[in-house]
Amino acid sequence: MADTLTYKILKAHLTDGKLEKGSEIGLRIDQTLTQDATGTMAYLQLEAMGIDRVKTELSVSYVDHNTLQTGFENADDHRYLQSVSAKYGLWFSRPGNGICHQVHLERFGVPGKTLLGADSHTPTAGGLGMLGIGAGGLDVAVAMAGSPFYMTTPEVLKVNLTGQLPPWVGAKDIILEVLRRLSVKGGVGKIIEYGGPGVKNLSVPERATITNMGAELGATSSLFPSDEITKNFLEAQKRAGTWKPINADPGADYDCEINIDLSALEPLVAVPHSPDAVKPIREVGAVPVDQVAVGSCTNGSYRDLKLVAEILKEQTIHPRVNLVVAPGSRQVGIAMAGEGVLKTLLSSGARLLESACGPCIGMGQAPPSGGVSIRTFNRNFAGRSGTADAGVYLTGPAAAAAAALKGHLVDPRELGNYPVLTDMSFPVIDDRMLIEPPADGSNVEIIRGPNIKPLRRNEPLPETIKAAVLIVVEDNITTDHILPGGSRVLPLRSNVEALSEYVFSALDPGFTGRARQHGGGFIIGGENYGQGSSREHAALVPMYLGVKAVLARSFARIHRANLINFGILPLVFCDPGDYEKLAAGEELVIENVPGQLENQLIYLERPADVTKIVTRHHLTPREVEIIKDGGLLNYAGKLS
Ligand code: MIC
Ligand code: SF4
Repeated sequence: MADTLTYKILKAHLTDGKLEKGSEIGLRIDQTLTQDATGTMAYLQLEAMGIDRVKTELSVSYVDHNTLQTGFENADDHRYLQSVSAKYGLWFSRPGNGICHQVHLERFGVPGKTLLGADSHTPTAGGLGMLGIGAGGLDVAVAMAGSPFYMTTPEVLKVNLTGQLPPWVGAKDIILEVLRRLSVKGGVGKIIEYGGPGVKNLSVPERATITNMGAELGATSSLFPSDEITKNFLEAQKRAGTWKPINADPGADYDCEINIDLSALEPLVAVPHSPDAVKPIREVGAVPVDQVAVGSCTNGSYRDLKLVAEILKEQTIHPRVNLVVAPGSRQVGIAMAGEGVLKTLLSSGARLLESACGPCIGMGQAPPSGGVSIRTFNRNFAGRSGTADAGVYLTGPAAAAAAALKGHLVDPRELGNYPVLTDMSFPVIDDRMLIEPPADGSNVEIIRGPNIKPLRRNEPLPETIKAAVLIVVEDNITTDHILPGGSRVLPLRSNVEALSEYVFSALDPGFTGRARQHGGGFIIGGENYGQGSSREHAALVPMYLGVKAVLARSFARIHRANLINFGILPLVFCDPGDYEKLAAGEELVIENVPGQLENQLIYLERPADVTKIVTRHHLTPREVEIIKDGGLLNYAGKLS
């Protein structure tokens, strides 16, 4: 049978279930990654599982999110992560070594293998032909302990690329075009496979820009084939031995297919406040710009930064604009210094940031009030930049550089001649900030700071749930709305009680108080509830506040899995119109919850109104057991 690239990798890793669209499968996970904002909780969970050493081929703990260190909390987390890595046999990537996805692509990713990461942009590895999937920290901890990762057999969507990109148009414009066509929920339940003759015109970092931002489509993952270009990339990284070719069979059957002629693309921009609000830059016009930020796991490669430098060469940025630049990895930063890129950028007026997530997750560089920031990043949700009323526009590096020069959004083609760019054939390789674990970690002492609080578990599912609706929110609510990032909240990721003050804080500052007063309750959501980040804290903290169920029109994949992992019922309205009927304060009752879970339908009574709300849980038998036990930690503990 002619297989898709996706099915080839899934088949080679299948541990449970059948590859039938929509049914649950278990996958063997070869590699895992975590970053510090999700990792601390994931390793507390790993510790609770009572194993001596991770069971994967390779696991890496990165520090890249919480590097502002405005208090002791971040540094304490880093120390904890370093000690836990040594004890359990993980590589540790020190702060400053770079953004997890970029470093993993350069130093660890292997075509054809599986990577589970506690970060939604783990599919970046798909640029190498590696199946990278983002998940909650608890799922990653379970995979590190040697258990399979469970997911729904995806549909496979092929994006057929033909032609060659014109000057001034880049990989970012390709993924923005896909987002324009498919929307932020267009990828839910799907793996996106790129193929066609246009693929050979894209380098691995360019492919990684595209697979990275597949997360914004809600896709489970995105994949490019592994070919000669992949081989060259791995050879240059001195990892030729890890290369193998992998591609879809000719005539493979896809669930759907879209065509993109690269030569017909033009510079695009996602306007505030959604990555799918995509338009041609020339249509948006000369919006005045206050800040330009270049870097992140989407566009932090050497090629991206060199392109910006080539455009800015011997010129000065516009007086209104602050230009900030962060290399995606330390290797990229060292190469920039050696090749004169850094000198060009600094001479033009750029401010250099360390190699980390930084402004992408609101860790510094908040724009001014009502300001406009042009970013080469992947998310422009309202408030994520740290300034509630700022407007963030997402572009590729060429358009970002053009805006920095002109002081307003501008189609970069107006700049004239496109610089000739070649990929670096001999990149800098420097693994000195990657610490290999000792062969035996049994004597390593784990160091915990005062901000690292014990784990919180849920109670087993009760017979009856009787609680109030705490909040009704609209479509496409992101995990940034549920539990924000940023410099005030991110340092608290290992302190659930402190975090609980911030649930829905930007939308409804009274939420936490009400949840406490009622001892918990229900959340009502629209379509695609919980899109965006993989942060399990957006489920864990509501669980801590007593949230029992979320009723929504539909859910984003990772957040739905996180709700189940923490024993919160994800219920989908059978009649989407019922969403309109519910308001905060109304009481809802679910009788005989375990009994009702045996069937797909869950009935909620409305004592204030004799009608019922009918929902569907879509849980697999395994997920029903997890919910009944009050979450995955309790369930996994019972099995071991
Ligand atoms: C993000 O881009 O939102 C993050 C921060 O990388 C998150 C992870 C987190 O919240 O820790 C993600 O995308 O998963
Ligand atoms: Fe870091 Fe931003 Fe990438 Fe998330 S999207 S991993 S915050 S650079």
